[in-house]
Amino acid sequence: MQNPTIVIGVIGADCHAVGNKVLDRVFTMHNFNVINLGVMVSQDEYIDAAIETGAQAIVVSSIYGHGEVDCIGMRENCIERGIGEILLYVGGNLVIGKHDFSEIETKFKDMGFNSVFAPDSDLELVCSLMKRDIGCIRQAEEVAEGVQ
Ligand code: B12
Repeated sequence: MQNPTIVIGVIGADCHAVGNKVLDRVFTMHNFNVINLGVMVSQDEYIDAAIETGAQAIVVSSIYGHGEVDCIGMRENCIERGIGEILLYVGGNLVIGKHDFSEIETKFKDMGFNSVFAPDSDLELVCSLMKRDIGCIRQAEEVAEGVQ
């Protein structure tokens, strides 16, 4: 079974670069094939990279507090471009100011993200969760292929 491919990057006009490097390192160490677009990434750039590489997931970071605005329409954009089923994850300092994380989570899930992560998330657990999700999707695809 091939290592899962994931596209990562920091969305919008956000130039915070350090967390992105940390995520790249951790995900690579956990045997993900990481396509790292770096900072200041547009929705279309993530989607282009996901289509080009056949990625199973897009992992969006937002650190500067404008994540909500930058992420609006991401799922719809994926659907329009033909990758509507791709796993979408988002994490970081997603909004400005102090908010209950459950509110933030609900907001981003309503936008179509599969999982939403706080900045202090345990990255080992995040890797396990992403592997589990990708495994489920691969299994469902195998079943669908078997039926045809
Ligand atoms: C260094 C820094 C800068 C540098 C960035 C240099 C660079 N190129 O990297 C400079 C000076 C340029 C900068 C600018 C700004 N910054 Co600044 N910056 C910081 C600072 C001090 C450290 C950031 C950092 O490197 N952290 C270390 C890394 C390892 O942590 P991280 O980035 O959070 O990433 C981790 C997690 O978030 C998480 N994570 C991230 N994405 C994802 C995704 C998933 C799926 C998962 C699971 C986890 C995850 O995992 C990462 C690795 O552990 C923080 C304060 C702080 N202590 O965090 C403020 C901070 C991020 N900055 C802030 C702000 C407001 C700004 C500016 C808007 C300020 C201004 N008015 O100009 C600008 C924005 C510029 C821009 N266009 O992006 C705010 C953001 C507030 C918010 N979101 O509510 C912070 C929190 C400071 C504060 N307390 O107010 N900044």
